Amino acid sequence: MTGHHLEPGEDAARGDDAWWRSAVVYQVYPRSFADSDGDGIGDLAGLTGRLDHLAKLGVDVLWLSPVYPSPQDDNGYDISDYRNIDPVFGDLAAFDRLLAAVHERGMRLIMDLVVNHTSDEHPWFQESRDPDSPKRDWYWWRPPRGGREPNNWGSFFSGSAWAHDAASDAYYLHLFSPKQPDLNWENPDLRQAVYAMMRWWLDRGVDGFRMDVVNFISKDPALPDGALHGDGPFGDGSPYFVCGPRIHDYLQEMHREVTARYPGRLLTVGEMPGVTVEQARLFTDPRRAELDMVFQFEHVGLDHGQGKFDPRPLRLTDLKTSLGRWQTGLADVGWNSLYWNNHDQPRVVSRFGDDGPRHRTRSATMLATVLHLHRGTPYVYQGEELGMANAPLRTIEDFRDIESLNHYTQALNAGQEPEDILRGLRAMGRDNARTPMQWDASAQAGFTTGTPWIPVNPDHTEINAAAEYADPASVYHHYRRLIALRHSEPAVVHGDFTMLLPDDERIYAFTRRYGDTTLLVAGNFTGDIVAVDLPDGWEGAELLLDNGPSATDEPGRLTLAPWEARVHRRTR
Ligand code: ISL
Repeated sequence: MTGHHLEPGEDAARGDDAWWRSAVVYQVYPRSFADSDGDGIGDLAGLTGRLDHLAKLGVDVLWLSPVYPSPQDDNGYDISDYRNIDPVFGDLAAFDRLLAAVHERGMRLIMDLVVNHTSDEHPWFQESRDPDSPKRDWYWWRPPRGGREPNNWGSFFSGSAWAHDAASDAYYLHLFSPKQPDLNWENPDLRQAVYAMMRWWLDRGVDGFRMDVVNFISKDPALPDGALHGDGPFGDGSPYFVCGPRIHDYLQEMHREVTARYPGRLLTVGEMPGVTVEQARLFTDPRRAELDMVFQFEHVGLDHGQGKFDPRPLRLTDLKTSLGRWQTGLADVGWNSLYWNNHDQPRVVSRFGDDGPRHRTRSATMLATVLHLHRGTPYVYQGEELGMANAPLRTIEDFRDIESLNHYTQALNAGQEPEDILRGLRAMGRDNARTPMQWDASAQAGFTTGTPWIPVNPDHTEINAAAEYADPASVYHHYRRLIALRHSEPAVVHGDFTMLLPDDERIYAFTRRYGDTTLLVAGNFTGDIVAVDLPDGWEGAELLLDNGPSATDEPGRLTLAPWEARVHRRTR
């Protein structure tokens, strides 16, 4: 697959011809994908039965969100056994069948690796509750400070980042829920246990990992108080754990101990909230041998106000500035991942597009076109390829996610009005991404024969895979064409990137150039007809891809219909 002979010690997959540079990844959130046994929760057999959906779309890699045994406090991101499958999803035999079926279709499978924290029900943590246990040092246990928490850090899921354990009158650190205690990567035995577990999955045949908040694993061992912002009681600990002091050492060690043993085969992607372009260059520079790519969060924070639940409209120029800087910053070393959606983000057609009946298909396909024509590896989140929209979440009873439920309680206690809190949760809540996959127009959208763990979006009667397969103009077929274009047109994979019209608030436009080929990409981020000056030499250029009927160009102008996207090609 890498196409050339490997010198000893050389890992071709980390160079320019790495297979994942031309790949498209599809993320499956297994709880919400396909339920085979009627318990209302998606499972591995259900996913295996739907693999042709992915194969026909043309994706190269499936990223599977966590399926390990878990108390499901954070839907599987709280793992109690790293080497098994939660019975709700199946068992190891069902996993092996899934993996074989993925490989049979010429695709690869990467697992979610959640090793910033475990579940508090993991045996490691249970042992560590005993101060004399060798596992005590595998977590961040600290004595009380003045009878209270060891420092002032707040948790991502509201409240303090510390929980008290009466058994030893000590606190443990949890950046997320109290049921997700943070692992102490300072401890070499813990690190070796993680590497052994990773090799165990790779030897079973998996093709890499998506690493959950992996840039949080190195903490400043002094755990200093964080600065107080606003009027909340908690300090911001992020300077002491985001890309902390030993992060590069740990990732290089992980590469030596794990990744390097499977040359040319794997994809590793680090989820990294708060990572900067400069840090991402270090993480993804092949010569440093750390990770293949990172997920950064800048572009999905541009519509945040005081916090993520205080959204404001996106300014298109902010999006261009941000994505453009990442394109430039990782042009000569490193590599970008490209995404609008995942299981933590609201649906992009509702967020940056228009999910009303008139413009939904057009805006979903415009957004897809703009993203997929950037340089980097695109990630499609389940349902995005159908143009699935946000859920109609009305009252707090409609929410399931721990982050939303905790935020609601905390904001109520702080005196906010319920309706104000709900407005933020409806727009930004993670449950928007977690409603069941919409396979067809039947009662539960073909997701389950039982009662789904979270209601199916009522719009599934209109928006569903069966209807979209049958319609060549659907969002689904547009994603299929975009993925095929990446596989056939080297300029999409390798071309350099030049942003056009950086100050325009309506049109997102750029070129990609590779050898003699140049692509011109333009997307209209509004519901109006918009005309802009065409750069020189594009008059009459070949139309490679569009997303529906076009407005007629005036001479020397590019005129885009509402939410229109176009890709032109020129060869010289
Ligand atoms: O959505 C968020 C909360 O506002 C993000 O901060 C999110 O928690 C962050 O991107 C880390 O996400 C990952 O780790 C979490 C888990 O809840 C998310 O689902 C996962 O993607 C803890 O494991």
